[in-house]
Amino acid sequence: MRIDGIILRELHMPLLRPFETSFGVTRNRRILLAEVQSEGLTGWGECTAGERPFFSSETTDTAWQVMVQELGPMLAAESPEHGGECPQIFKAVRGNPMAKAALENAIWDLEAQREGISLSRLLGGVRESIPCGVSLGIQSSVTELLEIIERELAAGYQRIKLKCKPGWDVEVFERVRNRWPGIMLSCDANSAYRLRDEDRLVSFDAFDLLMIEQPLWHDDFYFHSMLQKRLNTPICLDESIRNRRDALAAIEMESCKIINIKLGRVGGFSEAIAVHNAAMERGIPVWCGGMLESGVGRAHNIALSTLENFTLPGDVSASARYWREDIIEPEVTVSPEGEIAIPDTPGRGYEVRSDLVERLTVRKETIREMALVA
Ligand code: OSB
Ligand code: MG
Repeated sequence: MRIDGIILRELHMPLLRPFETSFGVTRNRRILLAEVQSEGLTGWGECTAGERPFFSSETTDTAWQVMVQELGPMLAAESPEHGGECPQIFKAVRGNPMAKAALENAIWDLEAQREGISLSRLLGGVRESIPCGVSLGIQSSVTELLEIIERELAAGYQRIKLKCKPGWDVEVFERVRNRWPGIMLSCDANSAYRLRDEDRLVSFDAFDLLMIEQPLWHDDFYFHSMLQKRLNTPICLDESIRNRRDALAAIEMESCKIINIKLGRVGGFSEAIAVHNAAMERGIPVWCGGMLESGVGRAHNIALSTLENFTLPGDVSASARYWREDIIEPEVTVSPEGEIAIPDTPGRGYEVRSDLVERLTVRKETIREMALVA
C-alpha cells in the first residue's frame, strides 16, 4: 500500500472520573492518534503512552517526538503490504513500543479495510464476543469502592480488578469478599510492593483472587518467580512483559501463571500476537489490558481480545465508563452479560468521528517522507 500521508494529533480528553493507581492519579488524558492515509482509505492508531513516565518510560511527549522525527518518516518512505512488516521498518529505533504500536496498528487497520474483512479476522480472531472486566482505581473510602463495585456488577461485568498498594489492600479485599464471596476478583499493584512485603502479599491468598498483577518491580522476573513459589494465587505480569522473549523467560522461570497483553506495551499487533502464541503453546492464559484508551485504542483492544488464548475477561470496557463522548461511532457498549459484540465490518469496526476529533485536537502535525528525513 502506498502511504499518502501520516497525520499525528494530540487530543485533550477529560476522564469522567479520576483514575488512581499506586503510581498516581490521572484526570485528563492527552491522547495521541496516528492517522495513516493510503489510496483513499484511512487507518487509525492510538499511542497509549501516559502523560507522565510512571507506568513506563514513554510519555505523550516522548512518543510524539519519536513519531515525528523517526518512526513517521520511516513508515512514509515504505509501502508495506502488511501491518506485520512494521517491526522490521522500525527496527533501527530502540524501545519506544507505544510510539511504534500507534503506527503499526494503523497499518493493520488499513490492511483489514483493503482486504474487506474485520480487524479481528485479519488477526486470526475466533470469538464473536469477548468477556469484559473492569479495573477500579483506588478510592477515598472503601464504602465508595463498594458502591462502584455494586454498580459495575449490576452492569454485567464479569470480573472486578482492584488497584492496590500498601495501605489499600487486605482490609479492602476483606470487605469486598465478605460482601461478594463468589465474584471473580483480582488486584493490580503496579509494582507497589518490595521483598519486605512478602508476608503481606502471601496473606492475599486468603481472598481467592484470580490473580495478583505486577506486585514487584516493573522490570523484574526473578523476584516474581521467588514470590510465586510462596503464593497459591497466580501472579500475572503486565509491566515486565515487553515482548515474546520476555514472555518465554517469565514462563520458563515461573514468574507468572497469567499474562496481561497490552498492544502499546509490546509495540503493536505483531508482537502482541507473538506473546499470545508463546503463552498459548505453554498453557498460559492471557487477557487484554487497558490504558484508559479512547475509542481508537479500545477498538484495537477488542479485535485483539478475539484471539483464542484470550480466555480471561480483559480490562476492556464500555466507552461511557471513561468519556462523556467517545470519538468513535458507535461507542463501545457492554451487554448485560458483560460482553462486547465483535463488529464484522471491514477494519477496526468503529467509525472515527472526525468532527469531534478535530474539536478535541490541541496539536497536529503532518508527516511527509522527504520533509522530515532531510
Ligand atoms: O496497570 O493495567 C494497568 C491504566 C493505566 C495504566 C496502567 C493500568 C491501567 C488500568 C486501567 O488498570 C485499565 C483501563 O480501564 O483502561
Ligand atoms: Mg496492570
